[in-house]
Amino acid sequence: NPEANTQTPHTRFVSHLTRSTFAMILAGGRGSRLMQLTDWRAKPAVPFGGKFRIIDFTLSNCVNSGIRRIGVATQYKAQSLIHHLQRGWSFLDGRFDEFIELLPAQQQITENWYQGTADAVYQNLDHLRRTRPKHVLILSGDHIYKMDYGRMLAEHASNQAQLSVACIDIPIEEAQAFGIMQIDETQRVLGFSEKPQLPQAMPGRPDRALASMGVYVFDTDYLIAALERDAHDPQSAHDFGKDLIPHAVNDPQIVVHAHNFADSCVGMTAESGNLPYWRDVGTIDAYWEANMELTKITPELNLYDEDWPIWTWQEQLPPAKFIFDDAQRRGVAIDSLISGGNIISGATVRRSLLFSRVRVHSYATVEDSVILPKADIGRSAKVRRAVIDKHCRIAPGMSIGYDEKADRQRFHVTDKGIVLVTPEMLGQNIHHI
Ligand code: ADQ
Ligand code: ADP
Repeated sequence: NPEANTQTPHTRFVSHLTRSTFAMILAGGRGSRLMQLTDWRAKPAVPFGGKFRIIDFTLSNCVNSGIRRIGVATQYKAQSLIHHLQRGWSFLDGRFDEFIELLPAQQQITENWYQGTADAVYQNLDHLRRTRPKHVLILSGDHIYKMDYGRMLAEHASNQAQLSVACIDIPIEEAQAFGIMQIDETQRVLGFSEKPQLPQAMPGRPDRALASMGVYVFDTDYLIAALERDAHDPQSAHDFGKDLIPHAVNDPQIVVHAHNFADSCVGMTAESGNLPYWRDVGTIDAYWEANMELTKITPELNLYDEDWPIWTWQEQLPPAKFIFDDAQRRGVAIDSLISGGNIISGATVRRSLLFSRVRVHSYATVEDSVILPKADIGRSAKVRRAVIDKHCRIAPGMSIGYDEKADRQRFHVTDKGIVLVTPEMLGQNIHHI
């Protein structure tokens, strides 16, 4: 098969298979378990890792894999996401037939907004018919991971599958939140149940289950036929996980192949026990933990890998500045990620991520925290184990993360005791900032 360009596992997989593929990124979900962090922005637009937005990981995976024809289906609170894509990703502007197309739910076909995830693709079918790619890669804009989609496409082609589903093995206790699959020894998918009450374990491994990552490769002809059928099914929720994938698996005519993420994960390291890195930062606890992990000496997710760069948009800002204040107190940050435009003056920052344009004033301490852009930590304030949203002004002397009872009265405190602070909770009117 001339298309299944074989290369050693360490080189990047780019071929005309990837070049001709159209990627559809589903970015319309709210991510309501992120609480007030997604009151004003969709989950894919939530800042992550000191300077990125969550969707930058999926988009960078596409570009690094050589897939540069991309549609992004938006819906919930899309303004911040669209703004980010326009500023950061518009270099894919149609030259060389490489593009990023924003596909807001706009009642093109029916009078409805996007219903399930399959409907978000169905409502943009004319786009697919026009560009006529051989394969369509369906992705979600919600996860943090590095993956060479080219390897999955090559496997899909060499198995002559109509549909491939990327999978990862996970602890069985977590399996109720995923699509769980059963496969045979050739990696053909035999069974699929979306978010099962009683998830089936992997053979011989009672503590693990095989989960769908919600990453699918479809032959375009099959996808179009499946979406047409589904659109006319009154029983359907028009969702990939609930409807299209189980339907394909139950159809003996259709070859559904399971692609093992470990074969296409980029940058697996000894630190991770050679387990592939894939995080759904869907809750405040998971979000905080994934960010905190980046402050370790050797994190599982390497943001400094020049072979698989993560691209983003960020304002051009002056360098971060650390100063002795007038009382000769040193401004320091240790085991931390500090972005541009920050000023840390006579304050101490430990194990934290500071996004751009943050100010930390004299005598303040920030520990084990994620501080989103433009936050201001007042003189002598103490912040610990917290997520501080964009624009928050923490008043001088205020303490967050030290008294759980007091924190619960004003802020959102998670099960793990992480405090989420947003401008509303501080009584700030965002429009007056
Ligand atoms: P979930 O993540 O629960 O399960 P869903 O909530 O449908 O699936 O979200 C998938 C993606 O689509 C997200 O990126 C979301 O933002 C986006 N999205 C949701 N509704 C949308 C809409 N109407 N329009 C546009 N975009 C939308 C899925 C699969 C499981 C699998 C997990 C892996 O159904 O089988 O195990 O993903 O995380
Ligand atoms: P961006 O990153 O694009 O600057 P944000 O992620 O901060 O934007 O917010 C997205 C949009 O929601 C912006 O248009 C902003 O004005 C609006 N917004 C954010 N927070 C609030 C709020 N607390 N009240 C009203 N509007 C808000």
